[in-house]
Amino acid sequence: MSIGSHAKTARVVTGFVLAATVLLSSCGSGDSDSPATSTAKSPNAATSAPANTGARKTAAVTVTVDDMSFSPENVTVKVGDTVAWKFSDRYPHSVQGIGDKAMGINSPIFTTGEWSYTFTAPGTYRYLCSLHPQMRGTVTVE
Ligand SMILES: [Cu+2]
Repeated sequence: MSIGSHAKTARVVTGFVLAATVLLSSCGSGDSDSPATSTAKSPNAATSAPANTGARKTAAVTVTVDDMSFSPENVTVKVGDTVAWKFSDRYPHSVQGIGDKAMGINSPIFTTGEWSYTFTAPGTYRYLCSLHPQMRGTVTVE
């Protein structure tokens, strides 16, 4: 009788220890998750840079951003083509799509350098410079 109740107690204790272990380990993985996720962002950003470099090489059209304007202002490409913008003004500029359709066109602000975007659907995409909204351009995708 006393042996039976002792075994029961031991089982309860074991169960508690197991539960505590599960709690500890899930807590531990939660802690290591956050740094792992933020570290993962750096490799991702690094991978997108070479991808952009690759896209830059195959750009169908290059638009020069200089003298407070996009040149040429209107370009026409085919579906799947990449358009590159080459920034060479002494003022900073960006490429920002106008309207829902052109929402994906959203470059950082550049003074020098290049940024490219690949158009995967036909249509007319209008864009401007977020710093100088009078600077406008259009990409027609056929
Ligand atoms: Cu600008």
